[in-house]
Amino acid sequence: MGKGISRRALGALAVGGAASATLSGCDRVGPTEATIKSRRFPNDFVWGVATAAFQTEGSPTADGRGPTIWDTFEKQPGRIKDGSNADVATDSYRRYAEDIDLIAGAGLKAFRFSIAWSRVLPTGAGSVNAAGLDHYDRLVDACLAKGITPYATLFHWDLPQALQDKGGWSARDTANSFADYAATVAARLGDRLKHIITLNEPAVHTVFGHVLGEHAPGLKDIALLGPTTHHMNLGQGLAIQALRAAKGDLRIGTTQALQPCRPAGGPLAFWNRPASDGLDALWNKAWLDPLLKGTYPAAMGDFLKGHLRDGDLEIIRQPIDFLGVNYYAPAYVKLDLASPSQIAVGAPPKGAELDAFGRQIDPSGLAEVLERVRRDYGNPPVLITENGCSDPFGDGPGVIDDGFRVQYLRRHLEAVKSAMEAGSRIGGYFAWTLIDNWEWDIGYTSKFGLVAMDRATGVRTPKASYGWFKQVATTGLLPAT
Ligand code: IFM
Repeated sequence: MGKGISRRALGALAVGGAASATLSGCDRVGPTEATIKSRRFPNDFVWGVATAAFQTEGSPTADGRGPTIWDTFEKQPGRIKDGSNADVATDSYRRYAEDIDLIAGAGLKAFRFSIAWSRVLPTGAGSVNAAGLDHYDRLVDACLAKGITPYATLFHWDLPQALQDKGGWSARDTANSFADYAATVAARLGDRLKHIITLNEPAVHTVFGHVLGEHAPGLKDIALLGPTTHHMNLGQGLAIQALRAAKGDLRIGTTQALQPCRPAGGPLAFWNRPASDGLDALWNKAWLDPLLKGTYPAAMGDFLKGHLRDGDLEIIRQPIDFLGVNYYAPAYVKLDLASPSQIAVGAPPKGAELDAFGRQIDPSGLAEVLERVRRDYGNPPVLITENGCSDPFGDGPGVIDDGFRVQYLRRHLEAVKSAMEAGSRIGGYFAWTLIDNWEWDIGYTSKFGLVAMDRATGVRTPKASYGWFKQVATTGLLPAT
């Protein structure tokens, strides 16, 4: 495969998806628990929940919202596992006050939601839709009225369809449109909305949406990897500049899906190392390096040809106030000589615990990415902006007595605490997610909520994990079992 990762190789790559559950591993699982000195979190530690507009809001045409790439994708036959769409989701465009009551009821002081770009600018650029902004104005005010700090993500995968029609993130101009949108949000909400997250998990959007075709916009073209990655990075840099110009006191961060990339078969499986290093380059480093170091990893070189212009890296390397880390599971990657691409998704080690999503439950992976951020990237302030696990797949109601989720959260919070004790500057933790919602290509079959919802009535029922998280957030003390 040479020193980098070949274009052909990437065509067959799939990480983090439910499919990996079916593969068999060939190494043994190691210890995954963290050791901590104290179970007490600092008094100013931020406890919150995270959600995303497309997965929760519903009301896809209300108040002049424009169509997004996910509205298009979900209606294409075969794209969504249960054939569902997000037209209702958790109905949170209309029921947001109930959601905020639930957040306040759990004693949480922070709510990470995303703003739907096409509610603000129905075609992604040009004329602003005041009614769309009014909704987020009300949402921000409702949070503040309950003592909850709003954290708004500007892009959580729901690109306005009109921009996709002009090339989406593979077109350089989308970066400029994103900055204009950011400035519009800051101008209207920035007097009260002080915490802004630019992008959510751009690696997932790039690889799953543009290379593997499993997410919107459903493209399968390895040639899109470079331009999509670069224009999202560039758009983020331009947006941070625009936000700071609009309001000088904003706290601005980005959210990245950091994933340890491990050779399948264990560290001694050196033949799998080029594949895992290649994935690490495009999945983790292609986002962290330009932002925090002003460079791209060498393995991205070929992909970026013709897209990276003089001055771009200076725009991308903007100071941030926090790095948002989303963590779910490590990736296992292998060289596969039987496959034309020579690269394939490996499996977690034998005996590894898997959640219902097929993701390995491995809190040591969270400790590992946090150590890397501390060691290799100058130890920036960090927020854990997502972490959580799914109920068993199915069409039935959510599992109310979700002890498995309590254990998942407890063990991952131990990893967070151990990283803090080792020197990481972690200021908060947002559980994914508040209410069982629409999980992209898996539809309603996967449920990550602390709260269940009856889809027929919209009635919300807190699960055991909701009460447990409330206890942790209100006492700052992590139970030992
Ligand atoms: O639901 C998603 C979210 O939109 C992005 N991060 C992972 C979550 C669970 O898969």
